[in-house]
Amino acid sequence: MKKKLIQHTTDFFEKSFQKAPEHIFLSPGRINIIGEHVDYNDGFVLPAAINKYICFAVSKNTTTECAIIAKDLNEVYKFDLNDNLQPVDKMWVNYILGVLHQLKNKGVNQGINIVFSSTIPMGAGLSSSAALECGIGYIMNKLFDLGLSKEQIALIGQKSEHTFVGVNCGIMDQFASVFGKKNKVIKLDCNTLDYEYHKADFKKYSLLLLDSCVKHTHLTSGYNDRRNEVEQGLAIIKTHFPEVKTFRDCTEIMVLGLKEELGEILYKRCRFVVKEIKRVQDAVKALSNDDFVQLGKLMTETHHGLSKEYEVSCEELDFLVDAVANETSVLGARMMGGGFGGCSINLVEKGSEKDLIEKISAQYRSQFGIELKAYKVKISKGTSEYIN
Ligand code: GAF
Repeated sequence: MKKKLIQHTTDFFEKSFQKAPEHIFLSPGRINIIGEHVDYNDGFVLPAAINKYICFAVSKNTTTECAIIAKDLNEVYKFDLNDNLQPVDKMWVNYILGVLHQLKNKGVNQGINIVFSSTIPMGAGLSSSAALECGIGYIMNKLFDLGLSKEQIALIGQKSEHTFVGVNCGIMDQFASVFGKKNKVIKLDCNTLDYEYHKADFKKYSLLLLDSCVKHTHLTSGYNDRRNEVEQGLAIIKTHFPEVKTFRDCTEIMVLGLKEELGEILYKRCRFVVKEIKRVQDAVKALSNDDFVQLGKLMTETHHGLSKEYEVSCEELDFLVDAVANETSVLGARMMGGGFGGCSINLVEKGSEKDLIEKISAQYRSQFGIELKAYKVKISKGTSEYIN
């Protein structure tokens, strides 16, 4: 799959620019075991990069013009580095321009030709956008010797999303894409950006993604609304508890005590955040102790919180999680990523995947008339140059 992706991206570059590309880069999508909607709340998250990538075939050219070809969309975008780079009405272009806007005065002074193609399904909650932003940041760093650290590349990607796309995302997706390591999950402290790798060895179990095929876009969904709500909630909590700096310093009891003042919505949102931050810490312990039953239980609890308290799930995702609840081969399941569509992540007994997919697909088809997609993913390394 990876080889094929590299081959067809390279071939397309040659066909488009009549020359072989000088470099090939791969930038991965990500999963998240647990810790949802807490990255922008100073919590902990537990993501990992996966073996689904955007492949970039790249060469510098001798002008200041850049030609970017999105092979899968059959679209080309050209611009000059001397242009005043502003958001345009093509979303995929904005992820790229947002990064270049930050880098063009830092040493990116020569045009580039790029063809990119992807095996990360778009809008499935696997962070194809972060893979694109981080891929471009990584490429520029390499080609123009900008001296950026991995952390800076991730932050540049995040800023691009804030300023050129309009989604006030946290740092999890970009961090996972850049810092991914084979067979490791990353425990990231989103407050300090300290991180540690944990062995992603699920023994008898594997991670299975079920794609609801309901497409989300965080812009039109309530992503930014959720951010505003929790900010308001935290401001109220802080007026009563001056020692609270972030959600990490809050307890459920504190939030409960302010239920009336917070009102129903803010109360639910804040309660979810406080509980989810704790759940990630419990999940890391469970993972370290090979206690997969506990890990699965925590994942399912997260789903119910995301669905009922944070309200970022949807009918289809709730259905997928409920459908596996009584399967003995499934230890836990939850929606993953920003929500409002995309994938559920399931911790399932190895060997049971095929039967499970068949069974759930039939139920899903009969309920929604939608063909379910399923992905068995491997945990892989982060954004890097591919050297043959
Ligand atoms: C999206 C965002 F981009 C992340 O920063 C994170 O908030 C996630 O939703 C929810 O955990 O993927």
